[in-house]
Amino acid sequence: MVTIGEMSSAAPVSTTGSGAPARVPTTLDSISLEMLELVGRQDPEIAAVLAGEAERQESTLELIASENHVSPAVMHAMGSWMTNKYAEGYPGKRYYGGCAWHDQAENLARDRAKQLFGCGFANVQPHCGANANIAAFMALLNPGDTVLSLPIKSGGHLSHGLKVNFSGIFYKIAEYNLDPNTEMLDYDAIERIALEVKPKVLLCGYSAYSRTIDFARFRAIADKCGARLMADIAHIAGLCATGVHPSPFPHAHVVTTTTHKTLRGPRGGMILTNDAELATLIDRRVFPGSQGGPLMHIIAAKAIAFGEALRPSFKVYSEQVVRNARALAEALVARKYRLCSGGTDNHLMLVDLRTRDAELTGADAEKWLERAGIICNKNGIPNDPRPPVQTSGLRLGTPALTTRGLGEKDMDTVAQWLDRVMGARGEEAECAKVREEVRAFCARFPLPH
Ligand code: DSN
Repeated sequence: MVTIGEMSSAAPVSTTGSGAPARVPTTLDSISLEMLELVGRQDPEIAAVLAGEAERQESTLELIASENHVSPAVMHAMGSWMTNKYAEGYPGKRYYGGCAWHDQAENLARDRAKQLFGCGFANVQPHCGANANIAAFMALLNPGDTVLSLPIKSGGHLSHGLKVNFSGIFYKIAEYNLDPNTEMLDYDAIERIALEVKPKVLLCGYSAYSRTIDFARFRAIADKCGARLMADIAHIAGLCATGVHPSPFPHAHVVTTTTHKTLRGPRGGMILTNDAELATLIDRRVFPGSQGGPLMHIIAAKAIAFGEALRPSFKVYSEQVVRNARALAEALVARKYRLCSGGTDNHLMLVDLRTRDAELTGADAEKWLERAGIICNKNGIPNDPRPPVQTSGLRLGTPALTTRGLGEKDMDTVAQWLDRVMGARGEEAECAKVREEVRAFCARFPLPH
């Protein structure tokens, strides 16, 4: 057994002489520095990993649409005593003793979530978005029932019916698609398919769709074909919470989401509804249906993040996310890139790389941009002729850049770097040049420490 004394006398990872690993960003808050120091004394290898990741995030531009940078309060609550506890069950009805503080944390998270989304029920225990969808499917469907959803190749999510996912394994999946001309949702076509296949669940909400979702129209279609409407707002949750995107309530019967994308909370999931009967079922399908002990350190951090999102400043942030996305889209279009659907209404855009260079793949662009300190992900575009490991598209989003304080005027600079790297086809010298410019730029926009 290693004692605290032995831990402190272990060799430090760093060359700084303090126990903290080298390459620690100077902008880290004192708690983070102490944490690195402490980990470094016990486990220099992992301390180096943590410091390296902090430095990577500090010195690169994060354009992955589903990522963000949490506040110090959210960050540190995740590394707290709450992680030590089993709290299976729900507040007031736990299977373990000693849960009084955990009940308070979960009640605060649930109440703030309800306030944020204007609904009557929240289950904040799902460990991630896919887990939220598993429990929601189990509450709404029996195995073999039909779900009508947008496939992943058109911007949907793997948990919405991909063959190799639980959703495609246990349920019958029918598909709607985007209009091939506009690359937008075609509500008339969705209605026709819905009336034909009569799904038990009509599913909307996407991972790579840059346009506003008409939840009211979806509900009208669901009512017409006798389906329940499920909205997975994982990507746009922060925008919905602040009214920057229309709310799925009162239209959706069940809403699922992650908490770490535009909502800027800890990595996790959540299920919301206004239907009391469904609420009881959802609770049962989360625990004991599909999960055991809730991650109480994450639930405490969710409560903090929801509290942050209830502040007026979060609406200002969300509006800026969308303005930045629009500015980035315009700057790319000005450089002759085609955007799927022609633009964006939300936090993301899907770039069709073929218009810039017929040979350019998403996989190449992702790799080259990383060399230059710009992080994004390859993404299939509607009717992409290339396989998912290659793709013809890039998905870009502005939530993380906006958290750092970048504004519309900075988006042209970002687009210029994107274009230089892709124009040079990832050539080492040009990537290295852009890398240095990006590093210097990032130093002007420290992460929230
Ligand atoms: N993997 C997430 C995304 O990047 O959109 C969705 O869960």
